[in-house]
Amino acid sequence: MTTQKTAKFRSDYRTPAFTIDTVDLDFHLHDSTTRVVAVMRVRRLSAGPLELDGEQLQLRRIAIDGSELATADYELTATQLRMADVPDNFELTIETEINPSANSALEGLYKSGGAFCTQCEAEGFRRITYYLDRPDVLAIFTTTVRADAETYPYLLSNGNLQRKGTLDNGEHFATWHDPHPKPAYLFALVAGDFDRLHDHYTTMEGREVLLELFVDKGNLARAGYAMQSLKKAMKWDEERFGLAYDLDRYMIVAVDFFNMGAMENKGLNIFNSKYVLADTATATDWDFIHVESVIGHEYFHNWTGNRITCRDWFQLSLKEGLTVFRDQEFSSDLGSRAVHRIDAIRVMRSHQFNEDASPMAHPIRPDKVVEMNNFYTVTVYNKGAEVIRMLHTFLGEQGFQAGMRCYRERHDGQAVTCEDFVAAMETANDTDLAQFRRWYSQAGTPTLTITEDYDAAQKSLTIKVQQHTPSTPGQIDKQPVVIPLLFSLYNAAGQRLSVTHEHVQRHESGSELWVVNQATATLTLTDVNERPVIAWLENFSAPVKIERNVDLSVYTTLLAHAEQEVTRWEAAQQMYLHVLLAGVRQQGQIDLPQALIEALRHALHAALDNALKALIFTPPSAEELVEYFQEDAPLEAIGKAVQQLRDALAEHLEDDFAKVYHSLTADEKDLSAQAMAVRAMQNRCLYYLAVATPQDYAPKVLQQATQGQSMTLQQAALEFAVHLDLPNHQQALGQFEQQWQETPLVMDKWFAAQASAPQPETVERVAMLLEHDKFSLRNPNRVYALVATFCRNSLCFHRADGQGYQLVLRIIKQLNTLNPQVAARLITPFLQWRRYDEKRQELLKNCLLELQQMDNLASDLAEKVNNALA
Ligand code: B3K
Ligand code: ZN
Repeated sequence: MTTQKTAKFRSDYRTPAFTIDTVDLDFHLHDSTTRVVAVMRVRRLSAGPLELDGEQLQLRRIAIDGSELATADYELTATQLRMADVPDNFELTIETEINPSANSALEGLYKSGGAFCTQCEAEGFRRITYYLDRPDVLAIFTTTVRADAETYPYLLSNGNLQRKGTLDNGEHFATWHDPHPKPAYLFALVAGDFDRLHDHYTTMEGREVLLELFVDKGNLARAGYAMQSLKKAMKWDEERFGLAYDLDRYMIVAVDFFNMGAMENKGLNIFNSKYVLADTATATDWDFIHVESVIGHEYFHNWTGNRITCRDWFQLSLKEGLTVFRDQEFSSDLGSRAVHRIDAIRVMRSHQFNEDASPMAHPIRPDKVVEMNNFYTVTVYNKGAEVIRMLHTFLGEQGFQAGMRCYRERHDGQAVTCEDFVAAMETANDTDLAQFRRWYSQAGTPTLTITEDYDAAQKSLTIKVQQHTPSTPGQIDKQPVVIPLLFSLYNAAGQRLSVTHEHVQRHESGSELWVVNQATATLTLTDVNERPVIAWLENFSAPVKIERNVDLSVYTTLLAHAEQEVTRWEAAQQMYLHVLLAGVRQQGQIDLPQALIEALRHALHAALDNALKALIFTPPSAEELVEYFQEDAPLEAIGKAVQQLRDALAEHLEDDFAKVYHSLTADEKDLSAQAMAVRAMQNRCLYYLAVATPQDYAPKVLQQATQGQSMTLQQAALEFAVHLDLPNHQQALGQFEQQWQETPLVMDKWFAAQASAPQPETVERVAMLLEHDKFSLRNPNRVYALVATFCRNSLCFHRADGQGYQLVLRIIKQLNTLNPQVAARLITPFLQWRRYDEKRQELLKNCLLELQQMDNLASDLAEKVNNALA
């Protein structure tokens, strides 16, 4: 039974009454009874009792300065160990017992396959021992691990290895010491039998660092890319941010059972194997790119997160928003900046905007939290990174880096707040960011309504921008935010026009910068010789929506001529949106104007990066379109319009796609950005060709889905076969399964290809796959591949008879006891029940009510369900 948590508020923050300076941990590992002895140096900071957090622990012994306590000396509840009367400075010894093999929530110490591993962020350390489990308590950790030597040859923890040796009865031990004081959430322990890849890196400060990567036996050949990525990340952080690594050893362990992507524990990262293992036969280009960026992300946390950490969990975006910004910059500096930027924009539009309009909407620095695990969100992470990016836009690279240096000089070794970060940026740049701070406190996506009035006689252009942020739960009235509006002016022939105005500057990105900070702002430009074509919000310079009423020719001009690649892609997206939304109003019947087809044909043959082209030929999905309907979302019409647009593109451009398709070749093992781009475009072309003439291309699709050395090509073809219902799709699925049944990460792709199929029968197919012997509710990757993928498949999830809802509800109920964190991720599409027609509202709401009435509902789910029904 999980105890119901009560809400915590940011405004209630108090410094702790005690701190812990050092902690010596001793683990005696055993599957069902692991014994943990913690010896802590405790120091009083202010008056009050000592209250330690602890959950699911068996308390065996407590001693203060060596004297055992009697049960009358403390109070024990399901979540706390309280001692009213303790000295000001003392040694506290606590012995507990835990059961790692029964830990299916994968929080605290648990077993993944044959290995022991930990996940402590946010509040998992309290499942290991009684502790001040809060990020502002920084201690020096020394950890001894004891276990059977044959089963667990590697015994790892944070920091540097101090001692190791053998013990009696076949056991051995290792003692690790981490010299950097850290909060408990960065603690890690791993014990297991692995294959080990090692390498070296010399930092710019001359430190020799041993790099080690531990993977399941037999997977060594798939670990090389992760190691290369780590070295690139270490070098990049030195060159761009002047930050070097600070220990003699950096370890990464890959495990198959992990709730999220990875965890930045000091000196000992633990990763979901999905973000470590990669070779061209089993991983797609997308996987390689994510391995590089997640390896980078966790490494970058060493400075932004570990050395300078969060004071309390409301400040999570302090480390996450900043670290996502840093990993995005890392990927952009190494690969195509435009392609990475477009990826980030798509995440914002298809997930974050949705969250910002949902009952769980929260500012990037939340004010109220019930279950902290519910706040590792696209808002805190991705909108958080957009907020950092806006600062970077305002201050420029130099100003931003000056701010980073000030932040580090002031706060290295401390647990601080978002306010401290903004203040450092302010000092270093001698600027006032008072209004900018609203981005931290205000939830919801602002909409900018832009009108352009051109006066031909006066040769003047008047631009008016109005900003409006809709109310979100608990925040009815919104204040205007400060928005860096990047834009460019072109003439009808596509030539760039210069802008001279005291409020507009040429920005280092090449666009013009106009800072809008009022509810209504006006800009009048003079000497404008013809009606200009304007690209607004270039590079998605702020996390806002734009509303403007313009002729389609604006977008065809920008698609053909804009200087910036992201602007060209954006122009294509706006064209598609225009057509799709008009189509939805006509019951899904779309009309694709000839001018648009010609503009796209031109782009298809233009000298553009193939990866960008592939993105240009990816119109908004049904999920993205639903965003445009806050109520009564016409799902059937949306589905139909999306399909009609796809068919129309395939029909009108078939010969062009064929021509481009046959002109492209890339070595399947080549991982350069250029080769990846070619594969992306090959797949895009093949998709449209299979849509246009399935009978001609089905054999090619089948062959690609089942042969060759490139998972990028294989996976895409498998999806085409299934999603387009090609006659041989069963054969493709069968052969693919046969080939990959023993490779879990590839089987995830097989499950996902089926769960994302648009046919209504997907509901029954997913129900059947839940019974597949390779499916398990205990493995988060498998649940995400099958069930979370299905949850994102709006048209099928929302099938009118409600069977999609019932299926997911059943899984959520099972996961409620098995793994509440994973359960809580699946509930997202239920939360927005008010968006749909009456019948669906009723069905969705009933599911939520059914959950609300469960007597053992986990707090992860309870918080979301209660907010949705409020
Ligand atoms: N900091 C971890 C996420 C922890 C999630 C806890 N439920 C990974 C990351 O952002 O790098
Ligand atoms: Zn992170």
